[in-house]
Amino acid sequence: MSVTALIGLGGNLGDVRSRLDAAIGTLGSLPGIEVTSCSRFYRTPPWGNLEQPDFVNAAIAVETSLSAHALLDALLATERAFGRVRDGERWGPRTLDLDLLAYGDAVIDDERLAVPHPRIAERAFVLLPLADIAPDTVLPGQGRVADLLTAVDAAECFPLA
Ligand code: PH2
Ligand code: MG
Ligand code: MG
Repeated sequence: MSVTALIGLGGNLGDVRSRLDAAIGTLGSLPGIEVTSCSRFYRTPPWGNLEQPDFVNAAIAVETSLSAHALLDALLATERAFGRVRDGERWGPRTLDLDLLAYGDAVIDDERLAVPHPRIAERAFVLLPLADIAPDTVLPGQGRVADLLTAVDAAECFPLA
């Protein structure tokens, strides 16, 4: 059985664009994960901690035979493979962030994983790329992606040339 999962990508240290491309290639090469669509890449102002460089953000859809938790493990392993160091600073700068945004229409909330990602509706840097690939997806508990996008301020987010 395969499930469509949505993954948010971001980073703001070094050559993020190349790293996101490479990370998408790596994810697609893993057993049980097929990348089926990819958004544009966006330059976005930092959210949360404002004293850090702009981010590059994107989103992909994958078809996966992995469980949600196995997919999470694959995302965390890929973050580490691309030099992500978790130093405990919440919302701080990072080389690569891979967030499991949605896993089919599953609702999961345990000590390791909250799906759909609980803060999608607040974040233009997530919704804008997501609307490229999944505008009509309804996120359980939050709403339809394209509708959520109209309620956030995406004025400072720009697609990369
Ligand atoms: N990620 C964060 C914190 N702030 N801001 C932007 N623009 N993009 C991000 O991906 C981002 C952020 C923590 O995951
Ligand atoms: Mg994140
Ligand atoms: Mg993350």
